[in-house]
Amino acid sequence: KAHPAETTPHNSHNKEHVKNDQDKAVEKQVALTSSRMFTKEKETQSKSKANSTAVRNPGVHKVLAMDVTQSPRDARAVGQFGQAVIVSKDENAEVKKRWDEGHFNVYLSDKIPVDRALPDTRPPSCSESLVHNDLPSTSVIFCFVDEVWSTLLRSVHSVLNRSPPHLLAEIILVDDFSTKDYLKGQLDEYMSQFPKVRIVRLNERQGLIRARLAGAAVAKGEVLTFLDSHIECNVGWLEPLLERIYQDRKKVPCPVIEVISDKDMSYMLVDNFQRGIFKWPLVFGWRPVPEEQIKRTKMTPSDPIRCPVMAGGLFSIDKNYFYELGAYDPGLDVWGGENMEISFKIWMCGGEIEIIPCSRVGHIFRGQNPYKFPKNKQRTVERNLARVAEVWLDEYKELFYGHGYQHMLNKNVDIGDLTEQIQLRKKLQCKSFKWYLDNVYPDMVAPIVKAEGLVLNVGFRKCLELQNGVLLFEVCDLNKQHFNYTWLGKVRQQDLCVAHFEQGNGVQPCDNSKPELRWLHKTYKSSLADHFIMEGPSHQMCLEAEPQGGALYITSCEPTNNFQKWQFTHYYV
Ligand code: UD2
Ligand code: MN
Repeated sequence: KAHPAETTPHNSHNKEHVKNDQDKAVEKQVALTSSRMFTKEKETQSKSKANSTAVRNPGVHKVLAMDVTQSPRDARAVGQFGQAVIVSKDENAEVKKRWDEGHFNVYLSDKIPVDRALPDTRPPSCSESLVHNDLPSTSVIFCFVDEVWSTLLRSVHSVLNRSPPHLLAEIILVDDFSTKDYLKGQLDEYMSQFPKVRIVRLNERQGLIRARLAGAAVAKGEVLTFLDSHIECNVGWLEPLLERIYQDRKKVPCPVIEVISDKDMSYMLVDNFQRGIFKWPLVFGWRPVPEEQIKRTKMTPSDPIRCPVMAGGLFSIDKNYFYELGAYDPGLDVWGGENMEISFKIWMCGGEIEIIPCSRVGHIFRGQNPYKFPKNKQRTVERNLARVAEVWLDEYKELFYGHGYQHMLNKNVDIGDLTEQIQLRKKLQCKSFKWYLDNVYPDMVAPIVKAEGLVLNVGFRKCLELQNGVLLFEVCDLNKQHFNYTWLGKVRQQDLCVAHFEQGNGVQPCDNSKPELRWLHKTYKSSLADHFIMEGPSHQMCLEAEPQGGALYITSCEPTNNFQKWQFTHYYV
């Protein structure tokens, strides 16, 4: 097998060469920008507001588009300018063979220059936008475990080549206990040509969350910029991010994440106005900003986009602010859920997450993680999410558990100690999850209960009622018969839940870990009453009102029996 370095013929960038080129590019750009603005001002008598501000305020310049790769060293190399590469039929076997090294086309990645040019995909107005001359500097942190050699290098080169040197304090590579040999001595040697690159090695696998914390702990820049290790930063990516933090240190800007194809390595544009959202049970997704909002706020394609949840991998944050927020919950393991945690934390504790369309970074989205999870992946992610739900979701955490995570409550899964996280939330005086939904993500549908109101028996037209802790069946009365039907299948009034009541009062103190308090009730937002089915250990049992006396009891279900049909006043799902 060829050594990875040998399959990347374009890795011999000389550090002096790069540095000089970059510095020259910056100087040239600054000079060009100011002289151009000055001439324009004289000629047009400050027609344009942006230009006149620029001239009066010596503290800003046009975003630097410095990019030495725009005139590539090797213009004929494959993949230049983000073009798709087609591999010939006889290469297919090799492509297949190497796929699992990274769960993308590793064979192809190794053929593409590590400093390839990219198409400038920014909205046109971005190159005209102004940023301050005294932006804070950033440490760029890449965490990786067993990353493919050529993609790791391409990630680093894209930062070196497309970031104004004075804003790039350093690049920190955090090796999360990789097993590949080339990520040891060979990586040290390669990176030694770039004084700004530092390598931090972890002595055991920590997972990306604690690896990021390790990187942040040694960072010297004023801003932390986290990136995945298989990305390519595009033209002018950095300044627009830092500008937002300059304007308000509690802003957490994310670049637009564009797609580098896992198959042909082409660089693909994504739609405008996309923002990160979550669906239940805390599943990340992309959705366009609602049309109505775009119109009302007269949004243009280059305006920052308020983002309820970040994707997780790529963002900048003021370093001190990151620590004020308590960084990441260090109890989160390996991978997953940390983007939810930091997103809720930022919004609920006074910050903002934004997608900055003038900053664009390509990322290889892979079908599978190319590394192992020390424990089981599903269990790792659900445990992380449950930690987030317990700390941040208030009464909405039932929606999380009720969408497929009920088993965690039934089995009393250990999710670790949460005391510190809960204390942190108090200390920071963070707002409620309801506030977050109302103000940050108002288009999210999140009813706290599935149904509520009277629980009417269809046969009798009478209702369930609780009197002094005893379940009764009485003439319907809105004032005293309000029950909730919860996401966890409980029929609840305050702290009491309708129970399997062969013995006792028909109710018990609610306890989400008790499946015997759970009732199946189809809701479908319909007015059609359905059975309450008692989930018994052996067979399905239903709640029935006795046709004669009106007593309540549990009996086997009969689909057509109206005395077994119950209906809530309001259904939300
Ligand atoms: C997305 C995020 C990723 C992270 C994850 C959820 C983007 C583009 N990516 O998944 O950053 O937020 O959602 O947690 O938004 N890594 C380690 N140690 C580990 C596991 C991973 O260092 O134990 C590294 C890995 O090499 C990579 C980064 O962490 O550089 C993110 O992992 P990923 O690329 O597998 O995650 P991704 O993009 O599927
Ligand atoms: Mn990734």
